[in-house]
Amino acid sequence: MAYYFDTPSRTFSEYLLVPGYSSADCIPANVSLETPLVKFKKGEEPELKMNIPLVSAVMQAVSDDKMAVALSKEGGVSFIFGSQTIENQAAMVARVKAHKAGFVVSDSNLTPEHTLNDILDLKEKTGHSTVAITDNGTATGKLLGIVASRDYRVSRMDGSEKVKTFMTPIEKIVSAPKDVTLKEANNIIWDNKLNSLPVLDEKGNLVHMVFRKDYDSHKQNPLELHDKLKRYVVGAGINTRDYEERIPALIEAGVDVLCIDSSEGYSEWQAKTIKWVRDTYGETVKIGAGNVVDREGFRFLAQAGADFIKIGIGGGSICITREQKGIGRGQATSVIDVAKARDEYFEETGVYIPICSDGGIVYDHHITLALAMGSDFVMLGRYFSRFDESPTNKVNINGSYMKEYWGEGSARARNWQRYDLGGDKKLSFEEGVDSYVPYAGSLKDNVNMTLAKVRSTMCNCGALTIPELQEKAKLTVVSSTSIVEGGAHDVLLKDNRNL
Ligand code: RVP
Repeated sequence: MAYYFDTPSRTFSEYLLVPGYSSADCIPANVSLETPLVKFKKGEEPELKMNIPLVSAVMQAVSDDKMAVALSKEGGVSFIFGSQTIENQAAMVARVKAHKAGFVVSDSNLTPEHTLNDILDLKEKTGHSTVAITDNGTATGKLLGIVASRDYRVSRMDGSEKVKTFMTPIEKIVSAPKDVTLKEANNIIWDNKLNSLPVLDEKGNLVHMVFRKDYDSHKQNPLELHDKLKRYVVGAGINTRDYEERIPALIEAGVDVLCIDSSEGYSEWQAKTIKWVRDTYGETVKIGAGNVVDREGFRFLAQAGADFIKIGIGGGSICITREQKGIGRGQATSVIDVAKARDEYFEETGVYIPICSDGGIVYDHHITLALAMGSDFVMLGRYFSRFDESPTNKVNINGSYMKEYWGEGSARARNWQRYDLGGDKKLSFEEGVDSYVPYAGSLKDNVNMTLAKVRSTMCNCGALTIPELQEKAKLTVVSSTSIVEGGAHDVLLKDNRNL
């Protein structure tokens, strides 16, 4: 006879935290959000830790090198999407590792043959007004000029006017050689009253840009996450098909941690992939696995040797797996069950395996709930897709700015490996949708606000660290009527609050 779980599975919105005693030193400024990223033995330190409990999802619409740098600056880790060629993914990892604070790879590049209209289109897409003009229109081509807002007047010029007629040509541009330090670059910017400074190699090819507006930004990131060589930390998603080629390329590029990206992790494919990593690299390569939603799934991946284990099936905002296939489990119940299994495994073996709640975080307080229920960190897709740093287009729809966001199981992503059960090498049916999400500004501002709320709630629970929160948290299921009571109710709102 089929097995029936005793209780219904629930999601985050059905829970609240009940405050505990908070002492006078329990203030947000004293809260540490440090958390382990990979497994460790009792009494030892994990080899990889994060300063905030947030990772960005292994998705085309979320995690590229730009997102990875922005999140690592705040203390978290991005997992660069694997549904692209091995070369492209490794190149993204290499760019994160090569990133020097303050030195930016130009994301707005055209050739002299482009037009004013092309400049305006690009500005709309990237939100940046400085465009590098190179011989081949790429970020590494020979620099021929720069176009900034002061170089053109839209009202007085024809859109078809060629860039070469109004760009500031290379002869008039102050540049710096590629071994310039950030301090020297900033001095050149100040001495010459520049807004941007191109950094060129011996042949005149563009290497980086340094912007006046970024001055000081590296001083504002006290939680920045670095490897031993002071480079940003970055993760990458892999699949259970081409790992023998993909993993060596990612390691060569400098990746710090891998994650098997799959909609369903309780499978022989994952055990085989982890075994290959252990046989090839021993414990030196760190690899997370998932996704699972119960004790059995957790124990399977723990015994297979996963460095962390990801939880969640069907809860993602763009995910329709539950509708399409009828599999999944409420996210809160999944986390609670897996956290119990993790603690039990720790008792038995003395090995602590961090767990990550993946998908379905809608409100900031869901993060605190996931942590309180036992997650060591959370993975978010929709949340990060709304920011300037996500790789997708910003579009204006009926007067509101939106960003595009699509699932890895959508026809748009064509990530068949994520849903592969050993069948055809194609996506047989969709498990995700293509959508828009409201544009929300910079990652830094949003993450700071979100974590201010997390820290504040932790103080209400009398906790200054995540393990302390997990120990002290008191959680209650709420009735559907009291959920209504939790929002503004029985009043006429003066403005449309952006929830
Ligand atoms: P969310 O943060 O709710 O947007 O969820 C993101 C998560 O959804 C991802 O980390 C992944 O586990 C899952 N996902 C990604 N694509 C799809 C899909 O197309 N079904 N689901």
